[in-house]
Amino acid sequence: MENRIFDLDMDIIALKFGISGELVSFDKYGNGNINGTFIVEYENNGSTEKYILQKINTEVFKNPFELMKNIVGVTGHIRQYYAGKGIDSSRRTLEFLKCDNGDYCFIDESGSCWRMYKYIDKAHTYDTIDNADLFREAGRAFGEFQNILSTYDVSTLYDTIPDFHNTAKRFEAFKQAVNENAAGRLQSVKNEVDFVLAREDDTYVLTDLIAEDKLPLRVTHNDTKINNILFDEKTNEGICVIDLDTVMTGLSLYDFGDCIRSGANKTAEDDPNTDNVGIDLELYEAFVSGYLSSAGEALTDTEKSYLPFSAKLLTFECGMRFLTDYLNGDTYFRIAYPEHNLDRCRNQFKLVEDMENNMDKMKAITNKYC
Ligand code: ADP
Ligand code: GN1
Ligand code: MG
Repeated sequence: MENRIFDLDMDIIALKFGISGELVSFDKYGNGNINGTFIVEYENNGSTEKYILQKINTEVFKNPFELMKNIVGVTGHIRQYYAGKGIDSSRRTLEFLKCDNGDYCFIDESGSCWRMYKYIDKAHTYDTIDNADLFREAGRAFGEFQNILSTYDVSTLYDTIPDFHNTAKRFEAFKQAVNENAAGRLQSVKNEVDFVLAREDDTYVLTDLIAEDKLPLRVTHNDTKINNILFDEKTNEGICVIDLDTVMTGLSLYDFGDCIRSGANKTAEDDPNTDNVGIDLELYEAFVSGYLSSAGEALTDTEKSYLPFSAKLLTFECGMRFLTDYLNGDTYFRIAYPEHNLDRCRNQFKLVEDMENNMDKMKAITNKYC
């Protein structure tokens, strides 16, 4: 077996992270859009240990050492929380390996940044979900994650991507991409551009509420895509929230909204057939009930009242980001084919429209649980 991933010699990885044993296998893993993820297996005295090896995308995350400090702090806090309750935390939060440099990541000779953590066995992620019980669990688990971190000192967290969910600034970046038309694609996306421009007012709603001190800043995950939660294979419990790179100060609404965006769509976020796209109200209800069962008590009335809007806004924001990236020539999100970002954008905008048409129903469902 050729022991290399990109330019990285896997023997060096083992040394760096203090892993003893023989490398048995490694392979690409998961469907993330940002980092490079690999599953790696070592054998030691007859037993095998699996790890996730990740190449951190340092174009997106400019300071991986600060990012890892956030993650190590947050996972330590979660570990302590479960220990205090007498619950085994080994499958409930990520456990990163320390490098020989004393940090939790290192830069290789070609400038790539790597980290390694324990693989959580007998658990799944889902890119799409059509089972209300599972989605209720996702809501409960993301709500619990937020609750556990409500006692974490916000001031110690670095902003790994400043203004990540500042939709107003995302709108500015979108307009800049339109003006620059770097990839020469503007003509082909006139309808999508008009779709965004018609919704400019939405982009200021949450930023205005923050400026008026009407929404509390919390420690939030900020990337609560449905495939960022591990479900136990046997019990279907949402056991572990993963992909912690964007854990920063944020709004509860970002986490609620983004999981609805990614999980309550009737199809995958990049399904090119927009006839398949729509908000599944049964899934929406399941998530609301799960999320409010664990996070609800801490939420203010204003937060609760903006939950349905946040689902629409986070979907709109994501669609606008896909469109911006398409206009810029696909420099941010990983794509599998040239029109991938455009398909994603059209899919998200169709979902926004469907949420607009169903907003009264979404509000009524939410109110049932508030
Ligand atoms: P990205 O930032 O690229 O989305 P993730 O951290 O979400 O990367 O990891 C990609 C995928 O790898 C996840 O969706 C999940 O399927 C899998 N994965 C990540 N961490 C673990 C883990 N500790 N145990 C098992 N699977 C994992
Ligand atoms: C990215 O890394 P991943 O695939 O979990 C992105 C999210 C988007 C999502 C859309 C750091 O998430 O913000 O909502 O793609 N993460 C980052 O699929 O930009
Ligand atoms: Mg992910």
